[in-house]
Amino acid sequence: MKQTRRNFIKTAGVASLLVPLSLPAIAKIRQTRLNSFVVPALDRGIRKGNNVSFKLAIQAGKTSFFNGVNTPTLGLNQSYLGPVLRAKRGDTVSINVSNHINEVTTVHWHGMTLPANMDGGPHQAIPPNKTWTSRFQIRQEAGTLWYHSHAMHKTGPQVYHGLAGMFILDDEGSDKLGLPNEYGVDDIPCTIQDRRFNQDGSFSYMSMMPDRMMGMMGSIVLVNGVVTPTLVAKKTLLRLRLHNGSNARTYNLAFSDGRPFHVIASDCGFLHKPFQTNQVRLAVAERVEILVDVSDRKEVLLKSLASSAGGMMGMMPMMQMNNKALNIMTIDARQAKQSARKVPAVLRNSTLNLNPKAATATRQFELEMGMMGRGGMGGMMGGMMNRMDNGGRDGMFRINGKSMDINRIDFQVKANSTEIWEISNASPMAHPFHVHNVQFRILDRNGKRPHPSESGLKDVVLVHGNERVRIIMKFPEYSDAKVPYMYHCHILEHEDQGMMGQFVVV
Ligand SMILES: [Cu+2]
Repeated sequence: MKQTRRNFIKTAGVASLLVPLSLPAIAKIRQTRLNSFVVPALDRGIRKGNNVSFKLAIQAGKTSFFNGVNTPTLGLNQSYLGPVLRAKRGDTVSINVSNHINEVTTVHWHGMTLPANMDGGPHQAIPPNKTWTSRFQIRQEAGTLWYHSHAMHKTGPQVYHGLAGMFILDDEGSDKLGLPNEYGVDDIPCTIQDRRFNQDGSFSYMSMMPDRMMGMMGSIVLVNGVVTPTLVAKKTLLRLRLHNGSNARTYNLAFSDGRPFHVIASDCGFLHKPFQTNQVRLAVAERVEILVDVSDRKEVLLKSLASSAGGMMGMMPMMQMNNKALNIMTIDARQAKQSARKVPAVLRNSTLNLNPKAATATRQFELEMGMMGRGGMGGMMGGMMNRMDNGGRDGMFRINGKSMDINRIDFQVKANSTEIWEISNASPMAHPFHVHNVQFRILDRNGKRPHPSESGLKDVVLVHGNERVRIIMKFPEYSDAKVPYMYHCHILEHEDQGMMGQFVVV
């Protein structure tokens, strides 16, 4: 029987409207979920030579994640999420963003090298009923980038409700590597997000005590806005562009039968050669591209395995939500046609020269949360209790002892310079660290070389508790003494509560 929204609310009862869905309630609505895989609309803009213009309208709407249940959501040109934008190196893109919701927002081009005033961070706020145009030249390698709200103190709720989308970049050589490249056929974008729903169908946001500290996590997984969908494979070799668009959760992705697959790209570009594995970790905001062979024409489940990585180790059960196993999506390959593509032996080398000997500055960043210094869970809990009532904005989440202040520039960087950043984590929780405007390479983790799946260009790196990670980056030629770029933890609730800083390039 199809359940209408009205019946759903009647059954649920008014008193429980703001209570997160219980397990029986989830089981009930799962029976009526809408679960065909959706390939997001591809938007190549309007092209005149190398000038490409896009239009994005930020809007409020309602989305049916379950039959007969409408969830109030935000989206770009649609009710939830936005189109996949696509451009190539050498293009000058002009993106007109209009704000039709009743709060300030921004759209940040995550992973993009660009002038600071075009970045879409907190300084490029778009008030309600206003329009902002971002214009920049694509100067970097092919990669799977994304865009999302970066509004001051509002990034978490706005992204959670849907203000995000993918941005695919191509370059001269990226289409000549022999990779699956038919959009939506064998080259498939997958934005993975976990969500929690209230009884009335609305998203549950910051409604439980651990949300503020751990970030928002839920047990219902959406891929491109569909609950644990089934992708009917059209070809026997699939290229999945896996994007963690969640607010806080780290996934440990693997197939249900343990089949191997090849990682071919990290956040901002191809690996030198495909790396075969049967599991890959994807922290918030990270992307990997993988090739998976489904020529056995079976049904296989992409899952997130239970793991302690990315969460708090050995902490109380309520804090282990980041660790539990989840189903992401099913691939049904029973009808798949033989692919003409093979996994290439070699991809290519990056043209971005990142030489540690060229580094002219080394900077230290210490990520901290709670009232404690290094170590000590009790202090952190005490800190959380004390700070819950004021939104936690006055110092619970810090980098180098300081919470984000939009009027404070933390340091200056020289244009065209190479720098090494050492990021250490003084908290027991892992934090995905993101730097705007650059693609970096991970030099080492606690002195050890990074995993091969993160050997390519990146813009986010997960830093575990008691870990020290060194990254190297070259700042491009863009400079602006007044408008800063951000660096921050990409657990959006941590960012909103102050785990962020700003630098200018001069
Ligand atoms: Cu964090």
